[in-house]
Amino acid sequence: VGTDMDDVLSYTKQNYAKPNPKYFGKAKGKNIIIIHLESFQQFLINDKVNGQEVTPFLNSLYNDKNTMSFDNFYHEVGQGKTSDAENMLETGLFGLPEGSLFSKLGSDNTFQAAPAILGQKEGYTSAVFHGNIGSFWNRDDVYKNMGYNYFFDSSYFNKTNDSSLEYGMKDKLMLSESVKYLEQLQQPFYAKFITVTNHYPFQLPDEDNDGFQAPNTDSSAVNNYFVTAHYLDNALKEFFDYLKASGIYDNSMIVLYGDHYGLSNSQNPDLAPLLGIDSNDWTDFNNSQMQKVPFMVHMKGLKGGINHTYGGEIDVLPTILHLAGINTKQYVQLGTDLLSNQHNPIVIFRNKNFITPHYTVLKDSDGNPEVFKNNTGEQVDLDQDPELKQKVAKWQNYVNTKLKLSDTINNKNLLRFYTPTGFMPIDPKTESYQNEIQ
Ligand code: GP9
Ligand code: MN
Repeated sequence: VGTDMDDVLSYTKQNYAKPNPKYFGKAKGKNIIIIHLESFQQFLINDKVNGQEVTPFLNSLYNDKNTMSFDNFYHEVGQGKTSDAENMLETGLFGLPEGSLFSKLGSDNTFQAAPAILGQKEGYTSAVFHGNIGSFWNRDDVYKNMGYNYFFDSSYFNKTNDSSLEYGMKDKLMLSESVKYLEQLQQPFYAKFITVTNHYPFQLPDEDNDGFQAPNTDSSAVNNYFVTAHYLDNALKEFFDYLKASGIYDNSMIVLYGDHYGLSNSQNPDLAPLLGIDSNDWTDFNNSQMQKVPFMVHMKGLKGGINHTYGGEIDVLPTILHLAGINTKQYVQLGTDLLSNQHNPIVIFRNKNFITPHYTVLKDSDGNPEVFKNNTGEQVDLDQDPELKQKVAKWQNYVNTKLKLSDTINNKNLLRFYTPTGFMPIDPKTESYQNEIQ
């Protein structure tokens, strides 16, 4: 172990948050189903347009007594968008400051990722389902190196002329076509479903819309976003119906998350009136609030509720592993279990902005911190509050250190020099899929 790795290990040891005994192992031996909600933002939950719920199924799931739902959970992606979200969720490390880690480093780096850990520790079979070509974001290589046993990309699904849109197969078709493969997977399985239909420019053919009425703002992206989000919601309802009918539901923990924003800061002023805010009053603080995405953990028998803990995508891996009854102490993961009493609630954005449970800290164009109160959105004058100014500097230092450490681990491919006890390293040169089942 070289000096760099020693630094990493002393950091992760100190950063470690021990599992909450109330939740540790609650999902032990259950299938784990991860549903990636493309471009899905938290504001859609419980939202209505023209008096109609946009996502009635997700709303019911959000409020279900068996769902742990987070309402202060943020995406933390950079330019790697979907791939950065996947990277954080599966490896517990951040994406890169520029570009996509999947594309830049995913073919050669050593990973200690969710599918390998679950496979080795608890005998999970792992699979990804995604209705786009396998080479998009270099997934073909990356998933192998993460230890996935199977990758079902668009070539595994029956396609017709109108079954795909710009980013791949329509979600309803992808999810229903996946069933025949899912049913053959050895249980317990860790299966990830990546939806695509709710992706910019959010164009859905009329025949796929069940009559949902789009809002009527000046931005067609804003208007269409609600229609594709509604479609995704419908697709999920059908998929849950299937999971229940097949009995898989009873033995599964289902995790849903939004990967990143769908509407960008430039589109938000057009969205503002739909959220009851005058476009002229829209601020950078409002933009930062729009980075909230859903994170829900649903399982029969789980004691759920709306959890107000602050966290983000980097925190998902230790949360899931602890629920699955796997200790994470030895792993190099930079987030902390959202359910742990020792969870660190500072949400780190890839551009070094951050959010604490009380403050949102953004940089102005000169790089100086602009601090907002989370409960009112009001800006704080740091010169009037030297104590807070000092705290902000301390938090910023913590944020910078963590991101830098993540970049060092990734850019220097440090995990090849460290193997947790009992973990079998994955050699990116020799790994292959087992897609022999048809
Ligand atoms: C592509 C899909 C979209 O396969 O996952 O990626 P994004 O553009 O959101 O990063
Ligand atoms: Mn995406």
